[in-house]
Amino acid sequence: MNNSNSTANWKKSVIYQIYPKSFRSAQQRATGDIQGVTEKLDYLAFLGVDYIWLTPVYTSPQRDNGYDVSNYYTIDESYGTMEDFDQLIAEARSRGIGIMMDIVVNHSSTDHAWFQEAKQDRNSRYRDYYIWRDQPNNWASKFGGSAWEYDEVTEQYYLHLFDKTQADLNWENEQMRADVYEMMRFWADKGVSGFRLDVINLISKNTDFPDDLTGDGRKHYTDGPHVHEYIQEMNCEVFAGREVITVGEMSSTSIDNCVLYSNPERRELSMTFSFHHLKVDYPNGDKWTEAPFDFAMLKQIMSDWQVGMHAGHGWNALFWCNHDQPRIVSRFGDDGIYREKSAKMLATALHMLQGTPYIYQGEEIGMTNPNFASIDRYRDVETLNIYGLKRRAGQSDQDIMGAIRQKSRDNSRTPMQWNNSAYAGFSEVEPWIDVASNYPEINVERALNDKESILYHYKKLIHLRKTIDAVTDGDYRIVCGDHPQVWAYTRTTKDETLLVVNNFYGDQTSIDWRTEPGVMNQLNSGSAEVLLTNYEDNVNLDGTSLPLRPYESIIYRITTPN
Ligand code: TEU
Repeated sequence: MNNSNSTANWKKSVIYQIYPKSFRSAQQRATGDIQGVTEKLDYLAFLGVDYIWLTPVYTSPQRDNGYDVSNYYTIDESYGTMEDFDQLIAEARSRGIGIMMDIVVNHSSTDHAWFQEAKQDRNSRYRDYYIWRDQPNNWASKFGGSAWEYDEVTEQYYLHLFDKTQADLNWENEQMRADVYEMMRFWADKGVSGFRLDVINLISKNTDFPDDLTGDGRKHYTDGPHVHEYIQEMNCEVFAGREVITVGEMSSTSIDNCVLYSNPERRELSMTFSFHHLKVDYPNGDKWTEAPFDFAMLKQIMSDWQVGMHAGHGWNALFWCNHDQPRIVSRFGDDGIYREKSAKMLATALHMLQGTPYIYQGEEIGMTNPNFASIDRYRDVETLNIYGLKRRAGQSDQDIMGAIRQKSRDNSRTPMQWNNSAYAGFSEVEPWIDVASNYPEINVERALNDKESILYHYKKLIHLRKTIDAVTDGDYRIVCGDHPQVWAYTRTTKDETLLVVNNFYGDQTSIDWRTEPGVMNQLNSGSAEVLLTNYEDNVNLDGTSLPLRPYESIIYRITTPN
């Protein structure tokens, strides 16, 4: 963890995301808990991470697994107590690890006291903490159906961009904002080291609430009119003068906006999550269609964000996985015979970029999608809503299940695989969601005992970030950009160049350096050293072409002799 907030320090850090419901149950229950996180801190310290982003542990009816907060000041009893939380902060700190709190303030649960009071009476002092209208517009909820729900008591509709139990907060209301900042200071005073801000770019809506031409409504609330103003206010009220790092989750955003959010001079946030690179398997923008990913588009998007954010002095949060996304090895790699090779290749491709990498629990051991047989094994509110909607619209079970197996958020929510005992060492009792059946082969204990494992590869990548400045600072340039199966790039500082070459497919291929005379000259004039690869033997770099085996990935360091 950084002891100072100087850029040089936190920009070399790596963050590990924990979804505590599925991480470890120290109390041997069906759901994980905070003590379970504390129990595994030595493992995380071994891996070398600097922060843990803990997804919400506040009191919640758990309809959206904690992203529906009913009390922002208390710990949900399923996760333990405030003493457990304080102990986690202290134990983590003693290992040099900071805890980042997940702040969910685009909406609250409809069980929150504010909403409960607001819905009793149009004159309640909390009425205006939410968004009420006599008539709904045509905006869609991100979880399916209309974004408006009718309340019979006061005969108005309230807005919910997510589930109908997640009512959107009204950020136009100054008192509501002040209450949010006070709550955030409460957690900062407890000693948390950072904040992850849930869908924070959706907080400022177009208050005319116009109907949308396409019917989804996104353009009327994404990166909305006052969003930068509100985030600057939050920075001033909460972050200023404290040693905290912050990351905003930015839904359907733009590079221009993310530069504004994360350029330090603007005093908004440290960095941003964006999602365009994870929509390359959404044909025509539709998530719920089974489809291969578009590799050319992936490279283009990653490259545009590298170049654009760097130019604007912004900072990317780098990630392949989170609790809303399928497992990356099943998605852009091969979870069959090339599981290890492809998981390492994907890790390298991401971790050598500019930004702050996030590792989602289980990614570091190459956990896969579980491929559940039927809908009754799935638990996620979005998945279940979509299944119901598609079935009612006449789609066959088989059709929609294909897409659900590929895209469901539950792909990443199966219990963490610790060892090969029953329930993978997650708990001694049956978990709330099934463990993936491959846990006897894929688990932490096995990975720790194998120096060639994916886990050790991640550990090495973290070490490279900490020791080589080009990883943090180097200019990004794509190499052989048109190659149909390779994503190669350089990261260059005045002293050195890193050349990162990744074969994204299970077929062998090669790179012809003659199309890249600049790289070829550097290779020939300097000394090229292999820093990390996912094959045991190295290929010879001399000559004009580089052969690549299935999912082969190589990091070269080229230092130019003086
Ligand atoms: O997610 C925001 C979000 O829009 C998505 O990633 C969402 O899951 C996806 O678009 C659905 O297709 C955040 C949280 O990460 C997620 O778990 C919550 O459900 C959501 O906000 C609401 O709080």
